[in-house]
Amino acid sequence: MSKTIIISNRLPVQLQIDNRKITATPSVGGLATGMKSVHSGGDSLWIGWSGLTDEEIPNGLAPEIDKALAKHGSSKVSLTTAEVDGFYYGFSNRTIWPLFHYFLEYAEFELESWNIYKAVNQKFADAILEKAEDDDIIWVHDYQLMLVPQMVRKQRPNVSIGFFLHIPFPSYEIFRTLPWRKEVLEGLLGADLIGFHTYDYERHFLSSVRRLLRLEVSFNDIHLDDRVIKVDSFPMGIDYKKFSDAAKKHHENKEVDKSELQKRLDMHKKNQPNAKFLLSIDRLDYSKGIAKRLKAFEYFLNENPQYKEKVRLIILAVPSRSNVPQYQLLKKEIDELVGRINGEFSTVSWTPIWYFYRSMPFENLIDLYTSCDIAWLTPIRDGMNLVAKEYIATRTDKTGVLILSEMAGSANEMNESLLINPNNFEEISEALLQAINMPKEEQQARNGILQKRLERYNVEKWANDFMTSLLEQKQNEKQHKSR
Ligand code: ADQ
Repeated sequence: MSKTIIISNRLPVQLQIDNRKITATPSVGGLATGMKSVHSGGDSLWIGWSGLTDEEIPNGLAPEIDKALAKHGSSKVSLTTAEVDGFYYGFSNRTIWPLFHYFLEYAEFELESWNIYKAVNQKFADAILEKAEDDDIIWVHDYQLMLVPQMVRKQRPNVSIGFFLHIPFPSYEIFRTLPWRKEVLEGLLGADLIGFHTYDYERHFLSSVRRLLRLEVSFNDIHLDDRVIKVDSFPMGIDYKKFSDAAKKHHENKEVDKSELQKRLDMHKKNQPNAKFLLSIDRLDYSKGIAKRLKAFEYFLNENPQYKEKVRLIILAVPSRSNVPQYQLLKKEIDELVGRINGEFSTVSWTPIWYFYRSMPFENLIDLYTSCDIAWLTPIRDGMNLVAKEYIATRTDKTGVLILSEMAGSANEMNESLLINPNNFEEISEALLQAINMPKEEQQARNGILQKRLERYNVEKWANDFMTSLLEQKQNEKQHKSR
């Protein structure tokens, strides 16, 4: 019987080692949840890095870790600290991430980290090859593993391979600056199906394939020797039910069951019933436009002084990649901006920005989503942006306004939100005014449409559509070869 093998940089399991006792708990992230329908039962395996480098694993404990992971259908790729530095913090996050998000000035082109990226991709491919049979289905995820499809294809020509990119694929003019551009494209073309969040990313990819590899592309099929590779878009959804159910439960909570955060939010709402809460949630990443958003908020307060004491911005920034210098600089910039704006505008009874630099438990995320009148998400570039979708899913009475950057992949499916250009402060300021003053009926009309769409195209549908398309592609290819 064929099995499904999923490969991503990180495994969907959190490991904890306490006094040589190992606990493995499933992660709750979007990808892990989304893949539930694919990664269940005994016929699937997830391969990835455990999050602990070889040096961090206590002596003699590796076999125990393997056993704990196996219980979750997972198998680890072992990486040394030097490999994680070169592959993850290096090539993945100092070259590909900035380049693919159009931050060309941040992209470093270091031969050494490229070589480590290649070697680590080979390690992942070897881990797959060790487990894969010819009729297995392999689904490779994201920008850290773009060479894996071809590495596997070389050894197993008949296996089915799908690849999904979670970040944008940039335009040809950006992509062509990468010294190893052809190798990256060739690596991806080892797959039978290559998926992106949006049609634009798909088009950019096809254009690079045409111009750099001079391959024949008909519609969204790429012809390579006797193979046909399909390229398509699959906009990732969320676990809609999980978020809307959590919000319903949240509203039923008795006073004693409320979190401290919720109690504080309620207290402020009671004291200032006409004040609006604006919410901004992201990983602390330059692509998310947090610093620009803060400057836009300062602009808004200066241009609209009548809203002082009437709006409050909650910024939740999740620590991320703090080993990379750009992220450290950004953290400093945000700290300073928050300090400056609060220093400039605060009054005895009002602090314009509440700033949290941490990850929050799911319940607190729901507190914020359900309590904030406006979600304000303005990435400079974002593959999709699931936070926008999560906010809408939690609005059980359909009130609330989403202000969303048109540079986020999710903007394509969320036309009923207020779409803005994150670089245009005047436009943002107008959107804030519109959001603050939007009649309840209009909010409900917009969100009603959005909710229906998000409920229908949820994350399970996304995963199933990708798998169905991959199986179809394999069938088509077989027919093509037998002609
Ligand atoms: P990310 O860049 O991480 O993902 P996003 O899609 O917004 O961005 O997902 C973030 C997730 O983290 C959300 O599910 C959110 O609930 C959670 N989260 C955010 N803040 C949190 C906090 N403080 N505490 C706990 N959890 C928090 C990458 C790409 C995106 C793409 C996704 C999926 O960069 O563009 O949408 O993958 O493909």
